[in-house]
This record gives sequence, C-alpha cells and structure tokens, in this order.
Amino acid sequence: MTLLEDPPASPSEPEPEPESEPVKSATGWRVDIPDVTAADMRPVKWQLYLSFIGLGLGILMGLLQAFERNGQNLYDEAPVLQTYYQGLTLHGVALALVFTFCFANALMPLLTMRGLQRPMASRAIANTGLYLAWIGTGLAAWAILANKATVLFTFYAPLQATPAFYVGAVFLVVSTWMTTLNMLLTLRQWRRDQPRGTRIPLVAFACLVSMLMWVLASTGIAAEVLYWLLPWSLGWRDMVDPQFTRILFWFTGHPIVYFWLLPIYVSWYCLLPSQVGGKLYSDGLTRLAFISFLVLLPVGVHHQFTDPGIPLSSKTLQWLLTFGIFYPSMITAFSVFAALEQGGKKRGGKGWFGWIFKLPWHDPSVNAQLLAGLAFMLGGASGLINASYTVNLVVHNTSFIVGHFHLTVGTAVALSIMGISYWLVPYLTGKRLFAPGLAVAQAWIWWIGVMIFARGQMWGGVDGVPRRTQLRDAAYYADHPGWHWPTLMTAIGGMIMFIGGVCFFVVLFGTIFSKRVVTERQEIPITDVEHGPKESWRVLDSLGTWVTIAVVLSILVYGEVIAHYWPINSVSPGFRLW
Ligand code: HAS
Repeated sequence: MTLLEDPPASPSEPEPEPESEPVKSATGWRVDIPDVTAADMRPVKWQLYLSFIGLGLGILMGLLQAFERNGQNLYDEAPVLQTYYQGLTLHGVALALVFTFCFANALMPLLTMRGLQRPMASRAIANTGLYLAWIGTGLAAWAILANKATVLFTFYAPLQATPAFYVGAVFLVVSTWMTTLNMLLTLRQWRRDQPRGTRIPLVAFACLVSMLMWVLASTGIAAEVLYWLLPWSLGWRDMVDPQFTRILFWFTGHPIVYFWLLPIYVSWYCLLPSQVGGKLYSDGLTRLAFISFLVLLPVGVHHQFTDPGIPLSSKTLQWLLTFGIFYPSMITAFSVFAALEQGGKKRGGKGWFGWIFKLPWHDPSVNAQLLAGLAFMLGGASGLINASYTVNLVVHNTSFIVGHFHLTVGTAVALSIMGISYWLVPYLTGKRLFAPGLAVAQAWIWWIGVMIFARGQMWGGVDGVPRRTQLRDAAYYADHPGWHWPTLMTAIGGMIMFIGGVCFFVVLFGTIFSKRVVTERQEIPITDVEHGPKESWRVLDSLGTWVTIAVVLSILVYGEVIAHYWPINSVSPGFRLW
C-alpha cells in the first residue's frame, strides 16, 4: 500500500474505538494515547519550546517597532541590533517561520497520535526533524543577529543574505517535511491494523491534509532557495532574476499563511467545540474545508497584482481562485459558530445572542481562542479587501496590509496558539496551569492591543502610510500631515500587545517551573460530531486523489504564469547591506 493510497471500499465502516491507556503514572499524570512514551513526547515538547523562543524574540522586536512608530529609535541603544530593518527581519523570521512552523511540528503529530491512538511511526525521524528545526533556527538567528541577513522575512532578491541564513531556512522547512513523512508512515501503520474501509479519524485527517498542503506549497520556496539564492549567496552563481524568484516565493508565500492557520482550524473544529460543551456539525463538511485548502493552493499571484511580468489573465485567474479559497473559511465560521451556539445553549444561553455570554470565558484556553476568532472575522474581511484587484492598488505596500496580518496571523493564529498552550503545556509537562486568572487577562490585553494597533495601521494605510519603512528617519514621512494619530494608535496598540505577550510568558514559565503537578489523566478534548463519517463521502479520505488534483491545478495555473514570463532573465548581482 502506498502512503497516499485510497482507502479500500467496504460496506461497513466501523469507527475505531481504541483503548486508551496510561503512559505515565509516577504522579498520577497520564496521557490519553496508548503506548506513547516520554521519548515519543520529547520532540513534541522541544518543538513547542522552540516555537515559544520564536514568539519571545518576535514580540521583543515588536516592542522596538512600536517605539519607532512613537518617534523613539531604540535600535541605537539595543545591544546587538544596528538598524530598524535588522530588528524587523528578526521579528518576521522569528514569528512567521520559527514560531508557526515549530508549533505545527509539535501539535500536528501530537493530534495525529491522539487521532490514530498510537505513537509516531519513527522516533528517529521525529528527532531528526527536531534537530533540524533547532539547528536551522540557530543558523538563521546567528545570521540575522550578526547583521548579515537583513533581508526581511520574504528575503527578496536582490537583497542578499549570508549563506547560513538560507541554510537555516532550508533546515526549518525540511523539519516540517520530516514531520509530514512521519505522520504518513504512522497513517500507513494504522491502516494495516484497521479493518478494510475504516475512515481516518477526523482529527488525524485534518492534520494530514494540512501538512500535505504545506509540503506541496513549499516546493516553490525550496526551488528558489536551493537552485538560485543559496548558490548565488555562496558565489557559485553570479546573477539571479529577482522577479522570477519572487514568483517562486509567492507560490509558497500565500499557502504559507494557511500553514500557519490550519493547525488553528484543527483546534477550532476538533477541540474547541468539546471545550465549550458543543458538538461539531458535520464530519463531511469539515473534511471538505481542509481539502479545499489543499486543492486551491495556487493563489500566490494575489500578492503580486502590482508586479510586472505577470499577465492580466494569470492575475484574473488567481483573483478568482482567491475568492474560492475564501469559502472554506466561511464553512469554518458556520461550523464553529454552530458548535459554540450549541455549547452556549446547553449551558442555559437563550435567544440569538444570549448563548455567547454563557460560553466558558473563564477557561483561559477557550477565552483566548474565542477572542482570536473574533479578531479573525475582521482579518478575513480585510483579506477580501486586499484580494479585490482594484482596491489592492490602494492598499498594497501600505500599513493596511500590516493591520490585516496582525489580525490574522498576529491574533487569530498567535492568540489561538497561546490558548492551545494553556491545555497543551500542562498536558506535556504534567504541571498545573499557573495563574489561570492572569491567562484570561492576558488574552484580553492582547486582543485590546491588536484592535487599537490594527485600527491604526489600517487607517494609516488608506492614507498612504508605507509598510516596512522606518518612518521617523525619513524626512518626508516624519511629520507627514494626517499620519500622527494612526501611527500613535499603532504605537500604543503595539505596546499593549507586548504587555499581553509578557503575561503569556509569565503564565508559561510559571507552569513549566511549577511544583504543582497534575494528578489526573490528561485528555485532549476531542469533539463529538453530530453528522459523523457514516454520513460523509468515502472519497473525501482519498488523500492521493486530492493531492493529485492540487498538483495538476498548480501546474496549470503556474504553468501559465511561467510560460508567459519565460525566459528567465538573470541580471542582478547580490546587494549586501553589511
Ligand atoms: Fe492575507 C497579505 C488576502 C487570510 C496573512 N496576508 C497577507 C500578508 C500576510 C497575510 C502575512 O489578496 C502579507 C504578506 C507580505 O509580507 O506581503 N488573506 C487574504 C484573503 C484571506 C487571507 C482573501 N492572510 C490570511 C490569513 C493569514 C494571512 C489566514 C495568516 C494566518 N492577504 C490577502 C492578500 C494579500 C494578503 C490579497 C496581499 C496584499 C498585498 O497587496 O500585499 C482569506 O483566506 C480570509 C478568509 C477568512 C474569513 C474569516 C472567517 C471567520 C472565522 C472566524 C469564526 C469566529 C469564531 C469566533 C470562531 C472569511 C472562521 C466566534 C466567537 C464568539 C465569541 C462567538
């Protein structure tokens, strides 16, 4: 049987009812995955800790950026850092690549293990992925801190970084491939043990589809770095084509946002409903939503609406596909709202809105994810503004985009990760959550901060405030009329977010170093489904079919872009800022 082979058809489809067995019981702390040992949990835990290091570095840089918007340049005072752009690179790489990737490397295998009720197939692969992630992060961090990679997180040519930066990025991406390979091998083992036709448990299915989407999507950035940027940085290649490498970057660069988002969607679909006492509406609809993200991955040109060298036909096609990929998020909004409403009503909530107040807002994990979801409604709406071709001409390269992505990745994703951590860290460490009241306050502080921050960025953006620019150092921008209030709001909001971030780390360290151990069995709150797999099409489980469709569509859509662009025009030497 191949890894992605379709599940064999069978008239009956018994749901697996695996026995859960304790794995750790010295203090009474046990987890709900049979046969899993501390050695199986180690890569999960250390991927998570690396992710938190990324978060910590990122929010520290965010504080400096907030001060910059308030007219104070702290980069001259800060140790190691030399420029605003160096700090901004660290901010972007630490958050967009390290924090998110390593969180996926932790959560996705854990939930796959929970779904399939067995440890990962290969401890060696899991550990290799872990080492690659740590070494990759170390290399990239060294390059950035040495000011040899001030190229921002998009590392567009012709800006050139030292080779260590690209090698670090490659290692980080390969660590995610290792995770995916291990998950697929685990699926294969599981299939061997199941009666023919057994449906893949929903949570494991969602994790697998998300990772497969990312592996396909990351081929663009892999080709860009391995064939062009790394050899160019090593001096083995004199010139590159900046526009062509940008096309490759954005092939990966849009689906990368779904790689950040989908672990959160797994939590919103498969865990949050049970945390609030509700049920997920439909197994089939959920599978369809995840498959849509896989199939509709070639939409990166919507980041390049203003770029030359890409024909209007490609821009129009990808604009249409972008509106297509809006639907799985609408399915998500419907499904999650339905589950929340059911949970709230079971708790005595009445009427159209009464159930909202009955949700368990006092639970730090639920509270953070609800607030993250509320922010995402605005983040999603602003995504549609960006995606509208003509309106994009107004907002592109302005701070409006920064407002958009702090509502999406900066809150829907980051705040959900914090919320998930409030059950995940106790689950992995056997320690009780420290200061749950502070954890609830933390999420509110972050959320209030981002509302002010994003309002400032978006207001400024429509008035033309550029993004990725040290405003206070540019004479024309420094006292630009009309920009005072939006940039001040950005500064204040950013500082409030920083306080929310510090509170998160207080709770985190308090938990990890706590002496208060958990004594009961730790359970991942997997949700029940109202319309289960018996009511959904078997073909949805056919991972091979969906991957093939995604590959064919990507070749067709990007074939048109590349055919029009050809031949590659390598004209640019590297520009080094060191
Ligand atoms: Fe985006 C640029 C379009 C989603 C991140 N985006 C960016 C950049 C980033 C980013 C980082 O078309 C900048 C990249 C750079 O450096 O240049 N984006 C979209 C669209 C969507 C979208 C159409 N973006 C995201 C997500 C991101 C993200 C998700 C990170 C995770 N974006 C664009 C475009 C650009 C862009 C253009 C280029 C702009 C330019 O010119 O440079 C959609 O997928 C959004 C769909 C989402 C929804 C929301 C559904 C709501 C839900 C919440 C349910 C509520 C709950 C809570 C659960 C329709 C699911 C209930 C609570 C209670 C209390 C009841």
